[in-house]
Amino acid sequence: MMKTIKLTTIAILVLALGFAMNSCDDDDSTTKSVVTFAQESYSTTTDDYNPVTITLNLDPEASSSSTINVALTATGGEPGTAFATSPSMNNGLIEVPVEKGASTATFTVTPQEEGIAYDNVEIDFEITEVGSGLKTEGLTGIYSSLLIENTKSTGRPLPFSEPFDECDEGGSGELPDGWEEIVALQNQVGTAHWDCSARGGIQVNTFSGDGSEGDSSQVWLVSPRVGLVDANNPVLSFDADRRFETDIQEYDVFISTDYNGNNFNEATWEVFQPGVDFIESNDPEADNYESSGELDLSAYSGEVVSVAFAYYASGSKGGSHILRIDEVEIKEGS
Ligand SMILES: [Ca+2]
Ligand SMILES: [Ca+2]
Repeated sequence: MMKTIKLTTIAILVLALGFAMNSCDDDDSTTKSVVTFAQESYSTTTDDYNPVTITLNLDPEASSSSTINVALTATGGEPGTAFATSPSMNNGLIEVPVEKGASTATFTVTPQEEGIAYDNVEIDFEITEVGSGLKTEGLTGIYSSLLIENTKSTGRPLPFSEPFDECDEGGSGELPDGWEEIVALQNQVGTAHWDCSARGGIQVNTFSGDGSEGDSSQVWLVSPRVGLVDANNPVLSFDADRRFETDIQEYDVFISTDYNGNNFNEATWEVFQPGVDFIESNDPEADNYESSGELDLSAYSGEVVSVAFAYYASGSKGGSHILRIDEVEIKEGS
């Protein structure tokens, strides 16, 4: 009987002591800042490679400087390749610094254009550990995520071939599906157009020159996006014929890896000099389509490309000329 009483007494004492310790903890924790993600989720797209700021709220503000460990798991892309973080990751952890007196702490995630293929990249964040003066409340606010939505299209597959079969005398005049004409500068009689009803190819023939500055024109023919994502040795070939010669730069061939169909002015257009050289080698005194043969596109392996043929005419410098394009192909080189 005595023994039982003793045990009960000890049990009561232990309980009381435990309660006292808990109370002590409770007192202590009232000064700790509760850490939560400011948003349950974040999103961005591959149209934008700017850093995304992820915010952690601290309530009340931090009583001392500290750190928050955030664990990160990604699907659709590798950390360090598809995206970078600041502070940088170490074994899937970001150690986010907290400044004394701060009510937020932040880190950034920056999508990496070169490292993102054609999948969405989803990154999950979890607060796994907090430093002195900080605490979490159960699972509340300890998770967040960032979706990097992939807006790159994979483009047309190889081999890509455009014979412009619909373009002939009496043809529809419509550009083939996916091809686009962009009139950057129209002359005063409105003849700067790529015409799909001539000679089995496509041609631009302004013939509007009245000798005035206002008669200049610039019109581009832009191909659909073509995927060189898995290509080893891609090549471009096309037929061209030029007719008549003026004293200005008359043609360009451009390649863009970031033209998306509606960002003509913002996209990067790189001159594809082998294409320009080929057109300029054609005799302007004769109607003579020639083939470029295979022009190396291996510099664009892994990319999705648009090819553009640009035509310029200046009314003030001796009239205009003709450019004809046909049989455009992009494929693995032989
Ligand atoms: Ca043709
Ligand atoms: Ca010619």
